[in-house]
Amino acid sequence: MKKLLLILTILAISIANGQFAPAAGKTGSTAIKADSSCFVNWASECTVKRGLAQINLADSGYASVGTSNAAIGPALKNGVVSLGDGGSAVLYFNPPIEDQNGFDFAIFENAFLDTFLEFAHVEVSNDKTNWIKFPSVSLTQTTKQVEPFGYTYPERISNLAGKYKMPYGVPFDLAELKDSQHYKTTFQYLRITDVVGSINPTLGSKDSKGNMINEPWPTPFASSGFDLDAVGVINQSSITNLNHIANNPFFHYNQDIQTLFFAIPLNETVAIFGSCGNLVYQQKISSNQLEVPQNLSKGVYFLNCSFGTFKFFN
Ligand SMILES: [Ca+2]
Ligand SMILES: [Ca+2]
Repeated sequence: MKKLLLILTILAISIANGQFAPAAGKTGSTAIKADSSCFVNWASECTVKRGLAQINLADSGYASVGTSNAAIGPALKNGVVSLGDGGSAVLYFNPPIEDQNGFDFAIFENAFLDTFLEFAHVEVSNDKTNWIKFPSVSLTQTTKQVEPFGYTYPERISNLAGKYKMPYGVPFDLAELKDSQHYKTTFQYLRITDVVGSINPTLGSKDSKGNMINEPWPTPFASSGFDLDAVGVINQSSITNLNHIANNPFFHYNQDIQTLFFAIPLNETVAIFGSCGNLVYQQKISSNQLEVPQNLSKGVYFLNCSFGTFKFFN
């Protein structure tokens, strides 16, 4: 009986402390470092809808740190974009993210402590109409509001972005959404929505079990809400959406004058590969255009830069 009591006590303590993956560096953590070789791509477009710095205070104005471009490309580059209370970001991936074995993508926030965390809901879609939300759980107590610079613990959080500090990403597995009628193996869009951390039911956000999600609130600053840095792709489809690339504001190919136009950071090295993966051209770009080498024969080529790999026809 004593043994049973001991086991029950240990169980009770572990439930009280939370039951999910702990902070980066601790045994059982699922945190993935930004420079991990498991990342094969990053978000190529982002649209942000800001929330107020404090949701119940119209005079607080909207969160204003960063722009949507901050969430495009790799983590730890271009800064972050602050979403504000309940604000959201829709990110586009080309090729789409694909459900393969294990985690398929990871989201980076800019928390600087393991216990000063801001959270966000995560959803995926292929049409931006039907969204599937990852089933989140928050085991943080809901009786006392976490203060603006108060503590929250990763062990008590599951399936919310923001549970690991910078430079670690929070990974997600699309297989967890398999029961949804809108589930497909690939998804082009990801929506990240700030958790409003108030425990007041008329203001705050709930997890998938109906618990209020308690996190630092209010935070009426320019950097209010979830600070999105980047989304790294771990598994992606082998099929690139060419129709979308034709309208991609970050990449445009004018076949008549054989010039590639970019809207990406300068001084970046871009590479052009042939259809067999053979490198045919490489150059550090010093302007927003790149002349395709004149001796390039007709065919299909892939341009690789920090925004991903884009296919074009010469
Ligand atoms: Ca998966
Ligand atoms: Ca928040």
